[in-house]
Amino acid sequence: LNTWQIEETTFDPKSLHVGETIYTIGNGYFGTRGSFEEGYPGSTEATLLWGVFDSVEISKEELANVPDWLTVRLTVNGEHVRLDRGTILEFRRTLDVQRALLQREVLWRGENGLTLRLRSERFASLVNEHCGALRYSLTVEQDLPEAVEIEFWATFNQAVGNNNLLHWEMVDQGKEEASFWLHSQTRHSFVQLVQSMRLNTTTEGFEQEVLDLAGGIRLYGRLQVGETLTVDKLVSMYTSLDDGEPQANALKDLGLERSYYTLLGQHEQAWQAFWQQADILLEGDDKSQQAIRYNLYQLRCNASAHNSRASIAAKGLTGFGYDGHVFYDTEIFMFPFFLYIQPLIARNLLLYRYRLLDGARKNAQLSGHKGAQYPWESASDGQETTPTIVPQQNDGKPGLVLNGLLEVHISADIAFAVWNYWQVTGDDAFMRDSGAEMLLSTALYWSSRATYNSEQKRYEIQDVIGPDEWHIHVNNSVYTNAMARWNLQTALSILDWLQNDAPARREELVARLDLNESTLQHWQEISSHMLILQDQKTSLFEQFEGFFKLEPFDQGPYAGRYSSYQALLGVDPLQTHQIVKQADVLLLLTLLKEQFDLETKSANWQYYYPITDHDYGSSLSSALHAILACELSLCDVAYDLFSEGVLVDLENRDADSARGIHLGSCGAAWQAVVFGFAGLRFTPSGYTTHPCWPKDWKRLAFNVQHKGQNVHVDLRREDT
Ligand code: IFM
Repeated sequence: LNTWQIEETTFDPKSLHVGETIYTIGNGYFGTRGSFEEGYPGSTEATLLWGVFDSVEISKEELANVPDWLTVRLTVNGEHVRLDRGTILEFRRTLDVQRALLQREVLWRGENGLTLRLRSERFASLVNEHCGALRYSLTVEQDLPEAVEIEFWATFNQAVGNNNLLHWEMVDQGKEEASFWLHSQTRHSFVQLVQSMRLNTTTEGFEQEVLDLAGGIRLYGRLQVGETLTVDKLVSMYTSLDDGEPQANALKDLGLERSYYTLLGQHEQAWQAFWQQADILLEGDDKSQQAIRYNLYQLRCNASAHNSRASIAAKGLTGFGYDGHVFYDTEIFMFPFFLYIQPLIARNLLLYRYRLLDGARKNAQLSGHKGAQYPWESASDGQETTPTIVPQQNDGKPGLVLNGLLEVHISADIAFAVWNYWQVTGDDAFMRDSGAEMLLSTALYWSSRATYNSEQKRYEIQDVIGPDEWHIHVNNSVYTNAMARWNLQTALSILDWLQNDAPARREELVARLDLNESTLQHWQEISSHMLILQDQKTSLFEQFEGFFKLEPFDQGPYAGRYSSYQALLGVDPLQTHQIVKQADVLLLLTLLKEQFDLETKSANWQYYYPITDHDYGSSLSSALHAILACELSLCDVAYDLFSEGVLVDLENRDADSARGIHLGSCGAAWQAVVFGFAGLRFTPSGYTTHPCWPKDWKRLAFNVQHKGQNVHVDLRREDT
């Protein structure tokens, strides 16, 4: 098994959309699904750009699929070459994640008997993020008396949408020397996009024509049997959200004397540098080795190294699932990878949230609260974009979605990422200029969201949805209350730090956010008396008020199912049962790990692990559970959970990979290896590891960045 490559050697049209997701390429500025250059009926070709949204009904905004830059139309002796026509004699598709290069080779026989070998390769340049490059070649593999006639037309396909919705309208198109350009704009948000292209070929006897009216570049000529025509399509894309003028930028990029080879060489070097830092060496289990590399590849493809205009959507730039919206998947599941591997990207992800503080303040105001309430689903302006109504999974009837109103723990999750960023990087300037304001504003929100129960003399948080989204309108979710308390305590401690290190900034923030002494005392009060439901005898946390009184749920009759319990039974029956969608109490024990002893962790594991839907609940959950399993020395259980997460897309285990990559799961898989199997922890005097070895693993080696230093961890199993 080549652990750097994902490969398939047959093409099954039934897996068309899953394949498109798996073979996505990207560089953080854009992501392009693995559709075929020649087109295929029913395909969902998509290129999504970082932070380029357009308005839609119900979910308000979505990443707007731009005209497809891959498109190639080809005829040979007048016959249209496309994989749904003729016969595929051989097929091989390879994604080399080390070089971030997608290659496909097909031996194809047309209906008139002509046999062609078609090769293509493409990449999204990691050096010039606006550039996509495609090399397409064809060889006539047949004994024919004469040369064949080739027509090759390369264009931007404008007939692409998000499912059925077209977001772009053409503004203009034209040619500039050997380049063709297309200017489009989104129909509602009026983002301007210019895409330009150039074709290069070294094959003799072919002529080129730039078609400024019909659109694209035409290449035509005759090819001798056994000869190969190779065409490079170089593309550049700029929008009005970038600095400078899009058209000038897009044409300038192609005007530079760049060849496919030069671009590819630079691109490979940039990926090599990434892998030097990010690779995980996992000896003894090639399947996991390959899968973890694929997961890290996807994380890098979906994060911009240079821009905090946006953040990573649940499906990144790989598909239409969740409309390109950003969830807590980013801060809790993906963020640690960037924090320890590429802290500048981690910083950008937080700056996105910082820029949208005003949106979060408006959300808080709308719900009658103070401070900043981050949206459950976030897009371009920080306001809530969660759809309020969607078809229900079990019967397709419209169902209310309350997560935007009630899944408020996200504000503390973002605060948690801010704090961790500071702890791991020591970036005081960030904390002073941006982080502190986020911590204080979210704390202010919690202080107005918590209510005082004067009979019980405690603070409570009513009517929320915790990470286990199958229970709605719950009171005193342990996860939410404990994270809110943590947020308040941390905000108080950051004020102390500001007092010493940046008194002027403290003064300014205290005045602007109106944090007088009584407010701060109130925060202290809430932290000291926040209700955290726990049975002192058993150490068990009660997920929310009344959870222990719900009916037990018998999973036995559902063995062999292919979907989640909610999809099978509907929303209501689960409300009254003890069945958990995804890590909730156990997520809390994983995040605030220092606050809980091993006995508490073990007791809660034994209670919650068996009543969680590990198969079809949430893809976020499996690999993350593995961290706690490792801490409890349940290495084989941890391995199964890790495998579930790290293979969720490669094996389409949730049967929904067509909608895009589960990037939260990719991030959780990295965490499972580093914090789980290696057991890495930083202490004031250095770091410790506490390995938990799955059956076949023999060595685990990786790098992390800590306070500007590279730390290389290399663990070998003693008994090998
Ligand atoms: O954030 C998750 C949530 O926890 C479960 N449903 C899908 C969301 C996006 O991945």
